[in-house]
Amino acid sequence: STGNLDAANILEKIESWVSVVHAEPYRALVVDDSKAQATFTERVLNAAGIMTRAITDPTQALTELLDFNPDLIILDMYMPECDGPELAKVIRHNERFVGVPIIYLSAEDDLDKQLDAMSEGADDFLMKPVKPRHLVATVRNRAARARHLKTRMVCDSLTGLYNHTHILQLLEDACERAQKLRAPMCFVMIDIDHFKQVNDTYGHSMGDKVIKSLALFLKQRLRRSDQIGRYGGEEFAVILPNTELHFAEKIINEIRLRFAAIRFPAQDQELSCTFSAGVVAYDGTLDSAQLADLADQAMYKAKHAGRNQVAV
Ligand code: GH3
Ligand code: MG
Ligand code: MG
Ligand code: MG
Repeated sequence: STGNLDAANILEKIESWVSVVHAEPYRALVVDDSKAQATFTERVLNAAGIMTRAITDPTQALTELLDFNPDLIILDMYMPECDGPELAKVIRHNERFVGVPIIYLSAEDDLDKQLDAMSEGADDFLMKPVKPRHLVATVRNRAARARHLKTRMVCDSLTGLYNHTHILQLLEDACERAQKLRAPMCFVMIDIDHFKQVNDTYGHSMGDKVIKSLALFLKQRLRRSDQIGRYGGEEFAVILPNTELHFAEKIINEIRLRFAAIRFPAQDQELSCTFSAGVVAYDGTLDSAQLADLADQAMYKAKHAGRNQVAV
């Protein structure tokens, strides 16, 4: 019956959702000028399996946000350096942290003042002293939903890879990090060869299968620290941190050969696909847009040289 179908559908959705949100423990950033309160909150959350970092200096909050990448923030209302609402305003001003829930944890019991504080973009208000179970439940629920939405925002739905916007954002971060640490880093553009023909000959859904399988292949073959995005339709982008050019070229070339060897069952025959790739190294001065342009140029060089090859 359709009732069963719906149930199966829902179960499948829940399963994929659970696997996404439980892949890694939730992370909470606690900002409270009282060391005792900060430590208490940190202990309660850590005991519940929520990875927690507590800071007493609110001026460090942005740095910690970038570094710790929390799923949510627990904020004190009154702090000498910069109080909660001021900090909430700064956080909300940054496009990156627009979706991060902010929960006040404060002794303030005047509802008008509580609501006033929340008007700068906070999501909830918990009164001190808070019962540990109440705190944990609030943090868990907020973090789960926030992570789910974030995943949707940064990922491509067909492949599960990072989407165009996010991989470029990550490239910007990677350039900054490489410059700061004086570490090598490479960026790769990949484009499937004659992909129109795949669609035209075998249909669009077969084309989708090829795209998905290349995505999976890249995930399996690359390191955990490498970042992979679907740059466009049949185009992929890869960030390889701590990697020298010759090594990046070697890795991508190996992947190219193995991918080209795959035989996809298509109708009553077999189909194989190749890709062309451009690899460039960050030189310590380029910005991310320039690096992306160079990778694109290298990729076109590979196309013009006959496809199914890697150019640097
Ligand atoms: P080249 O070797 O020069 O890259 O040839 P190409 O045919 O791959 O190049 P082109 O960029 O002209 O064509 C890419 C095609 O990819 C066009 C479009 O129909 C198809 N495409 C883009 N996105 C998707 C998608 O999500 N699914 C499928 N099945 N096809 C897609
Ligand atoms: Mg305080
Ligand atoms: Mg293309
Ligand atoms: Mg193509």
